[in-house]
Amino acid sequence: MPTLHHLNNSRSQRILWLFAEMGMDYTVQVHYRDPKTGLAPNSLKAIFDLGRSPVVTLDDAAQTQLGESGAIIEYFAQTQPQAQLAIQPGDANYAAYLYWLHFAEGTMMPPLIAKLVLGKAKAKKKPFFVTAIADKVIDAITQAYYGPKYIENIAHVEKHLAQQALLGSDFFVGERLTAVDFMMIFPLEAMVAQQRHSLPKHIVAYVDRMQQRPAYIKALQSGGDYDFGPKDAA
Ligand SMILES: N[C@@H](CCC(=O)N[C@@H](CS)C(=O)NCC(=O)O)C(=O)O
Repeated sequence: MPTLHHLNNSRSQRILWLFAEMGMDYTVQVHYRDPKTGLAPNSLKAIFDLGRSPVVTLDDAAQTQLGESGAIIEYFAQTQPQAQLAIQPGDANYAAYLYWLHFAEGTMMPPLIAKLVLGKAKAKKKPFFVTAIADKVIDAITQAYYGPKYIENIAHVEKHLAQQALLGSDFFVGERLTAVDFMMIFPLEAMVAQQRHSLPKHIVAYVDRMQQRPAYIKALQSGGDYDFGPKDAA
């Protein structure tokens, strides 16, 4: 059976939810972030060069260590067709499926991470003669690029989810749960956890809906504390 190397408060929550929805038998090894740096511990580097999570040790002959949440989700969606989480070529939603599957890490995550890292850099204690200049540089980077991109992404996702709502769908693509939902939940729930009241309604409703699924709640219980989960669950 596969082993998930799970890092607390991370994208590997996607895989816990995926496995719970699939009713997959798996083992989980939990690794905890360094409380000071927030980085993954060395125990994860011993598993996988980059020391990042998620990584899944597959139960294939080579015991492949598969990284990248998108690759892991696609792997299981394709190799476990009975779970019906993939959309295949020929389906009217195939192009949209591929687009949103790649959008999650390719376009949605970078401004979110930049916002987090630049926010930390700004909050870090610096010598007084550096603070004003450093903060101005950080603000300039945010205003020139990541800030506007972050806002555009929110509007883009909200418009799409509003269209899905008009079609009567609860899900990101088509009319059923797909691999895309596991990819998109992470950036969206991270945003909802931080700024629920300033986000548009379809994004908030989507996150609430996914977080109420029994498999999502089961996944929370197997992974331990998760800052971006629903506040009253787990
Ligand atoms: N694109 C990768 C990103 C993996 C990644 O950066 N994971 C973060 C957690 S969300 C991590 O392991 N951070 C700890 C570190 O870099 O030390 C994926 O989707 O799996």
